[in-house]
Amino acid sequence: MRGLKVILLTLVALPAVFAVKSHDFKTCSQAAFCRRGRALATRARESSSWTSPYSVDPASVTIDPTKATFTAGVRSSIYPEIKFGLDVRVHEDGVVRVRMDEVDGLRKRYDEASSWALIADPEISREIQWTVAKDAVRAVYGHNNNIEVVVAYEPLKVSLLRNGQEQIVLNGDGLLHMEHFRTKEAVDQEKSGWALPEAPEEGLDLEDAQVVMQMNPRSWFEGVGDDGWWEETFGTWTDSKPKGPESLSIDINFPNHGHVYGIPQHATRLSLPTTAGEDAYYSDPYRLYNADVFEYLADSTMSLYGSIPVMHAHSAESTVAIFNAVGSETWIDVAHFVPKSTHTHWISESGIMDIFLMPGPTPADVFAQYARLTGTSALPAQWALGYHQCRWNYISSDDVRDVQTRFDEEDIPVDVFWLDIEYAEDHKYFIWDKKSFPDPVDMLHDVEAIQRKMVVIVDPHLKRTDNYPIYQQAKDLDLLIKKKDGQEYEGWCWPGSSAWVDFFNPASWDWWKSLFKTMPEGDKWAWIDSTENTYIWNDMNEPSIFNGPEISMPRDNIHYGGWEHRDVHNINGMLFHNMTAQAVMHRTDPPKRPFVLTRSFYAGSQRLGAMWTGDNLGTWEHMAVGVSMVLSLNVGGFSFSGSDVGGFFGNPEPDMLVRWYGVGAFSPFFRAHAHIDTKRREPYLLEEPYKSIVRDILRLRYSLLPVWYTAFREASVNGLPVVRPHYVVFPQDEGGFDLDDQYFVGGSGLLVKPITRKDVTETTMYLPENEVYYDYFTGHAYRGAATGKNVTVPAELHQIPLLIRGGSIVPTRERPRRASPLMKHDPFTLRVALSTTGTARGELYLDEGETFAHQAGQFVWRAFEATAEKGGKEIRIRSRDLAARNLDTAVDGVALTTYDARNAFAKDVARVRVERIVVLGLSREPRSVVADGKEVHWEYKAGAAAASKGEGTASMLLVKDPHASITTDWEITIHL
Ligand code: NBV
Repeated sequence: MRGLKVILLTLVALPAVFAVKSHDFKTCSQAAFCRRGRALATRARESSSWTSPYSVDPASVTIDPTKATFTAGVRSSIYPEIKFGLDVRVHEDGVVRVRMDEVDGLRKRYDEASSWALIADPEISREIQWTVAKDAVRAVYGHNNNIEVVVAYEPLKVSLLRNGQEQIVLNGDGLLHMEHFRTKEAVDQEKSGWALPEAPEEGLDLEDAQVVMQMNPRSWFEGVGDDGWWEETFGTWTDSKPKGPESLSIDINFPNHGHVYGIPQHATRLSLPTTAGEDAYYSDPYRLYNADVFEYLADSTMSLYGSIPVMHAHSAESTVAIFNAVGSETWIDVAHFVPKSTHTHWISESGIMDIFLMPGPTPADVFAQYARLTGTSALPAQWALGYHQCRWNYISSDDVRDVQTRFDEEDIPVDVFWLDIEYAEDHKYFIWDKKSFPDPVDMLHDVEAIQRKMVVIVDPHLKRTDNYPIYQQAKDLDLLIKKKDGQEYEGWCWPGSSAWVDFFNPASWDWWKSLFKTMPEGDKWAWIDSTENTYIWNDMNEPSIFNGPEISMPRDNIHYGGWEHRDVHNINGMLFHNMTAQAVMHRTDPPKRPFVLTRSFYAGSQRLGAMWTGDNLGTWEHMAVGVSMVLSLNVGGFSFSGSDVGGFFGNPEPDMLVRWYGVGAFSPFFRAHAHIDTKRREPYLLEEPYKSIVRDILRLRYSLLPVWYTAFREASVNGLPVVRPHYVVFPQDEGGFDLDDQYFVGGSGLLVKPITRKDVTETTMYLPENEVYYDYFTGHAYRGAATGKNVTVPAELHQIPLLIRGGSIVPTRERPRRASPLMKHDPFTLRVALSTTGTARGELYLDEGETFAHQAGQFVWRAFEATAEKGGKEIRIRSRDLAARNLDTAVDGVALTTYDARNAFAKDVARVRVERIVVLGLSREPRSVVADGKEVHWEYKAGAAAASKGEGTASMLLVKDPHASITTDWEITIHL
């Protein structure tokens, strides 16, 4: 009775709009293969004598000396007649790839996930020597031969060791199970020979294992019965499973690594809470099954829109990672059965085993190793890092013009205006609704007049109607996804009856690309009602289907090559995004950097554009979890990410909206968006003081664009994330391993903690080292400690806790402009935040921002350095060229052979100067400041005495116009 009351009260208290429809989505116990996988793990844990039935057949071990690849046959003692093949290879950079597939099976397992995720076939190390022993094969490599891969035969176990200690272990818990293909008839026939008792619901009691084994030697391992092997229902849906069971279970353990991160996208902490074991935080495993989860929970293991099966494991001594290249639905249990070690269990519905073990040993190494596999984030167009204004929907061309005017009247910067689905006539994307948008090209030109851009939505569902040329062409060219009976699949989405292009079919690629051309070629359809500055938003590409199972596509639908949708579900959205990005890139000659926002994604999507975290709610919890999700996406290699500023659902109070802008301004992707039923909330509509605070936050974002762009360039070269959690920057500092509400922006030394709670006036920030950190706005100095220290920082509504790490030089552009391209020739300010030893360093990368001219060497890449000289009597600040010294890492993926510091772009910005240098933390007032042999103008404000040792206002030297160009070498000397 009491329980009922509580439920009723909660129902009344919750706004009707904020309630996830959990019943639309499966829990593990509602997905047969997950249920089977977890039951296997339970049987294993409860048995003291559990051993994996899988073993390597020693007679089959083959080593290809040229390729350093080791292959072997694997058998399972419970199905001795079934053959599996194992292939283990070590890449040039030490990454180990472990593949296992069924050999000569009834069917072929899907083995192409990696081909969509990887940028190329990885180079295999030529130096590896496999040593074959009686019970194992091993290879030793790495610096000082400190890495070892061991493949133990019986039971099969693959371990990666560093300095003799296991770091990653596959099948150490014996949970490997590749369900081989079988027919129902054969199983039924075999079963008729068993004298089995009725299977209890939760499987057999393990005490009876011996008895059961005598009756059916397989059931101790596979469980009794054929739970969901041939068909499965969920709600009103039946999945026909014509191929029968084919799931894959594997345990991946990280001994001595107490934290795991990654496997986005989940609304949870960055350091992943446990899902198994006695004090599991969650009861369900993390799920990876791209899904449109309406009003998702802010703290849950439920699937969201995209999946990156990459996990980092971390301790103060080591970072390692794995990438599990599987495209089907996957569930992952996380447990700490042994303190400070992490056990994980991966259960996938179909596909081969294809796992990459990344040996680290540092976070930076792991990022580089993963980037060599799946590529880095593409360097975005610079304008894409500005502020994006979106809403479902700006309802007409005049509405768009009006919004733009209002921004300009209020001097609020913005780079991009967005149009959601209502621009399209009957939701037939590409086709403007001419009643409300009678003059699309004129409207686009109005927006482009000051180099702003528009982004327009193109969803993957095509309205099935004769008068929609895109659908008709896709149908005529036979490009549409089919049902299991081979007929065109029809589902329900925004336009009503809809069909979906099968982007796995190569014939769809050129066709899709051709649609975005702005000028017709021959009699081909072209998007003449668009411009070369119209960029694209791909939504609903999980795919989201209103009347489909779990709001998506039936798993037994058929894609190109005969693969079932279940095999490729998590990759599907990436292919649509990929083709759209290519279309946008190639509609001009020479190509321009594309901008395409996607909702669904997979490993490798980082190469294609940006993503956002989907339909969040206007709650503080959602605001906070948006921050940790963006960090987790960055761990998964997808830097260009952000959440809807303001919250998609709901009407945020002004203070919440202000805080949300603080979060957005420090997200790699910064876009405000709102549901169609919400009140308008563009920043110019706010009352004072909120409007001015938001204007200031936007101006702050724009002033820091050089920092963001430099961080993006670095990410595009070496895979380091644009926003960096503490464990990435301070891998040995245990105090930071669980932090996910403060983080660093690239390598700039900026440490930020956006406020995500109501009524906050101050907050604590964690300083991980014995170094000074300066308040970005006031220069107030805080001192950390080698053991880590919390300091209290002001955080009133108009304040964003933002610190500069001592030892950093931060380049900014501080002239307010209406849009970022207008800043091209603006001067720079350098904030030199001296370390406790009087030194500092920073970088700046600049290029034209829209084309690929940077790949031909048209860019400027500078280092700024401050050093203490003459026993501390002088501080010298220098600018020097980095490009010529670092040709191999100068541009994204394209090696330069030479670099000309006087390239066309550098010439264009040669007159851009440093207009101001602010030096924080000088120990005393300078005697003089000299640039180019001449005394320059400066002002000095002494700091509080305490600032040099602990906390207090730091001294501030302001050097005005130090005769320093942004493109050339210079030196400024501060005589103390
Ligand atoms: O296209 C309408 C919305 C869009 O505004 C939102 O950003 C997407 O995540 N879309 C989802 C479809 C339906 C939302 C209820």
